[in-house]
Amino acid sequence: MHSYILLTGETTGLLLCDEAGTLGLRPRCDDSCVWEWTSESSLRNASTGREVEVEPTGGPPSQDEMTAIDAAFGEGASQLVPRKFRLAGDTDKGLHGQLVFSERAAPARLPSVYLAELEAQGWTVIENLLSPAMLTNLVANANKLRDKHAEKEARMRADQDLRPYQSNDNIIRVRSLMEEGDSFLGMTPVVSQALVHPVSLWVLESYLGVDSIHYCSCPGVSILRPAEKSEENSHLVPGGWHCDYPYPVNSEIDAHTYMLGKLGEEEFEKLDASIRPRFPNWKQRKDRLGMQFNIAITDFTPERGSTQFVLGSHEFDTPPPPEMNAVPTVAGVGPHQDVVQVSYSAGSGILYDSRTYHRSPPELNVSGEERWAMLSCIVPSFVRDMRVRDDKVLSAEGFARATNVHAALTERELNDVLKMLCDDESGVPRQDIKAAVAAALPGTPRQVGSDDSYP
Ligand SMILES: O=C(O)CCC(=O)C(=O)O
Repeated sequence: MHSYILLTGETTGLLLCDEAGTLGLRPRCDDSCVWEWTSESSLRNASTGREVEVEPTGGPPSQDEMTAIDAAFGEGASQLVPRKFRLAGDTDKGLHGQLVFSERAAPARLPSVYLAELEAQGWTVIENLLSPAMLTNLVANANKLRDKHAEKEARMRADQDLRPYQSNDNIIRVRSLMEEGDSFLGMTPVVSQALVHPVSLWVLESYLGVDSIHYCSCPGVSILRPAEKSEENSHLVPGGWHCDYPYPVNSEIDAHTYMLGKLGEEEFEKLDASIRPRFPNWKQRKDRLGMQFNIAITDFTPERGSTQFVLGSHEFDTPPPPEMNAVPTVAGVGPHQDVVQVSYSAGSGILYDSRTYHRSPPELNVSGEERWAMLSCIVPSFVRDMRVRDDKVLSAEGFARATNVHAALTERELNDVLKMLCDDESGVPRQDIKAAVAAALPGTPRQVGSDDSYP
C-alpha cells in the first residue's frame, strides 16, 4: 500500500504537480499532484517518477498557539496543523515563487484509479478524505451542539421512537438542532476541507464532464441511530427507494421538492429550465447531471446500517419501480433481489451517480452504535441547487461571519467554498459573501472568489 501525500502551496493553497518534467501548481488534484516520500528529504512524483528535494521549515505550533487553536475550533484542532517543507535547489518558473508547501495525507490510490472505477461501475470509495484528527475535531464540534440542544434532541428521539422503522427516519440531523444563523461551515475549517478536497473535486468534475460544480445544499452531520425500537414499533414499513437530485425520485414522484406543494412545483419548473436548454430529455436519465458524495465519519458496515444500493442501476432507463417501495425491503428477496450494502471506513467518502437506486436502512443498524456521515449532493453549476428546500443560503451567511475559519483555510479552499457553497440562484459566488470574506482576511489581502487567483 502506498503512502501518498499532497503538497499544498502555503500562500495559494494550490497543489504542487509535475507535468512532463515541469513543476507547476494546480487547483485540482490529478495523478500529477500525488507524491510519496523516498527518504526524509526527498519526494517522488507518483505519476512521473520525478524526485524533488525538500527541507522542513517552520516548527510545530507552541503550546500557547495550540491552546488558542483548540479554543477557536474545538478539541483536536491543534493536531491539524500540517508539517511544512521548502523545495530545495533550482525550481521551475511554473511555481510563481511558491516554495513552501504543507503536507497532507492523500487518498490511498491515484485519482485516475477512482475515476476509472466510477466510469466502470457508477460508484467509488475515496479513502483518507478526513484524517483521524479531522474526524475527532468534527465529532467534538457536533457533540458540543448536541450537548447544548440535548432537550430538543431528546424530543426528536422520543417522537421517532413512537414510529416503526422507516427509511430516512431514526436520523438525528445535527443541523436541525442548530440555531438560526449557525453554520457547519463556520464551526471548524475541517468541514470545508472535507467538502472541497482537491482529489474528490477532480474526480467529480471529470465524471460530470464540466469544470464548474456546486453543492445542492449545505451538508451537515447526519446520525443514524442504532436500531433499538421497542417490540411494538420494531416492524419495517415499505419504501425509501429513490434516486438523488436532480433526477426523478422514483416512478411516482419526479420532484425532490414534492413536499413543498405549489412552491415545490414552481421550484421544479426552475430546475427544469436550468437543465432543459442543454439536455432537453434530462428526465430520461441519459445524461450525467448529479453525484451523491457521502463522507463516513464512523465506519459504514452492513451491521451499522450502511446504505443499501442496487449497484449499476444508474444505467437503468427508469427510476425505482413501484414494486420496490410496495413491500418492506429484504435484501435478496423479490423486488430487492439485487440489493447490496458497501462497507467503507471512517474518513472515506463514497461517490455515486445520483441515478443509482438506494435507500437508508435504519432497521439494519444492529451495531448498538450511531452511524455518522456528511451526506451531500453535487451537480454542475448550471443545474439549479436545492436552495428552496435546504439551508444553503443561511449557511453561506453564517460562513461569511466566521472570520477565524476564513483565516485557517487556504486561498484555493476559500475560492471553492465561495463558488460551490456560497453561490446565488444562477450558480455565481454571491458578491456580499465574497466581500465579507475578503474584508475579514488578516494580512496580505487575498483574491477570493475569483478564478483569476489561480495562476
Ligand atoms: O443514509 C443513507 O444511508 C442514505 C442516504 C441517502 O439516501 C442519500 O444520501 O440520498
